[in-house]
Amino acid sequence: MKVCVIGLGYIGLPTALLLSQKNEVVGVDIKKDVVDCINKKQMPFEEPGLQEILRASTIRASQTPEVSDAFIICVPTPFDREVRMADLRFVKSAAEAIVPWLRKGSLVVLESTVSPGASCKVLVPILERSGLKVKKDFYLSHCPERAIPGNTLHEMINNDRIVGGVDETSTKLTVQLYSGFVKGKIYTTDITTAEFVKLMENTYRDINIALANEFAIIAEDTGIDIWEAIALANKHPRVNILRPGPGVGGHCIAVDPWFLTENSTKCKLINTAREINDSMPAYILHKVSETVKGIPTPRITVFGVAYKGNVDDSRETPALKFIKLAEKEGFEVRIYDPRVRHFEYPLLGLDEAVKGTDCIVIITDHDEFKHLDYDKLLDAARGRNVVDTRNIIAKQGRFNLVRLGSTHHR
Ligand code: SAJ
Repeated sequence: MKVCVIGLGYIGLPTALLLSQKNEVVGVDIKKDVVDCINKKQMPFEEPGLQEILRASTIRASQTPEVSDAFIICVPTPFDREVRMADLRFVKSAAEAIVPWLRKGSLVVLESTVSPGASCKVLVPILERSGLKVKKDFYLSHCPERAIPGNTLHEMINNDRIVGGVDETSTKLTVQLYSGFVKGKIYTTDITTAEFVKLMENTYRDINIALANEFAIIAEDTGIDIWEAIALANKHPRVNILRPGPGVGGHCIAVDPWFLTENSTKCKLINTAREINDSMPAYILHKVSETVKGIPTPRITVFGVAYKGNVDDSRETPALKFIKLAEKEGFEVRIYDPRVRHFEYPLLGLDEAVKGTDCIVIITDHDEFKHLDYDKLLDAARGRNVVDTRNIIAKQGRFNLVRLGSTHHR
């Protein structure tokens, strides 16, 4: 089977690589540097295990699609902040790029996250410009991606999947295609339910993180340690409280809840959870301000701008909001992240970032931050303070450790 995967990012590239083990695969991306990188067998981003598969893969990358039996669309669906709606411009342009190459019997699968109903409303009219009719001449389904960055390969192979086709043939063809590499179960439904399920999954996680964050704030007011309290509550067989933190980042959880609510005026809980998570950078800044109180122009060092630990991705990172707010407050901000390569602000080496600082603020839970000798590191600093928003370090010596969700200074 010949498969064309449109969009070679964090989801498209691993999907294309896994499919290339049993199919002829053409990977398509509008970015020339990404295409060149892949044709030279180099990964354009870091993700465990993928470089080895790419090296052995027969994949070809190109900036243009080709006639294929199946097309898989894995492009980003950014968030339009002004209208709080999904911005489907990349999904539309991917569909437009497919039109000249669509043939009778072709299958189109959308993996990108979209608002309920969008696959039929947006994709079908574009694809039918080919002169072919959906269900009669070509097939269409939604198979939302479910893999978590940092563990993409394992999850892409082992997680259960949802496939929703516009008709039975579309669903059947999609299941056949994905069965080639998915070891988890593949559940089938209609196309709009599949879209809805994906959004519910990420909204569920967002709300649960918001709950953990609210618990952390209440714990501070109550004078108890949230981390101990959560560990104890999670001993209950039906309780699994998530981890509080500096806010929710990434291209999915921080935006997908809005895709679900965009056509409704009746939502309360989902909106409130978003507000709580979005307010966490300001809450952390308040804690940092308290820690460096009295210093005229405090210097702080942000540890980590990736949106979460052990990834090199800084999209929608809560670190950006924190840094902007801190600068507005008159803080001098320095930044260190051992994994992120491109960011809106300059990234410094560890020693340079810490030298003369009043406070280290751990925003991201990278493994590298867990094993540093903070006591020694702070010898080059001006103040001996660490604000840990993720509860990843233990006190090792003569410094003031302030943790989110706890007023217990150690
Ligand atoms: N976070 C917390 N506390 C937690 C867990 C996460 O503050 O207890 C923060 C993280 O630091 C990060 C954000 O939430 O800033 C999101 O991280 P994440 O690891 O929860 O999720 P993502 O965005 O990397 O991936 C999610 C996953 N969805 C679910 O777990 C329901 C993944 O399976 C999806 O494929 C992905 O979104 C997506 O692309 O939709």
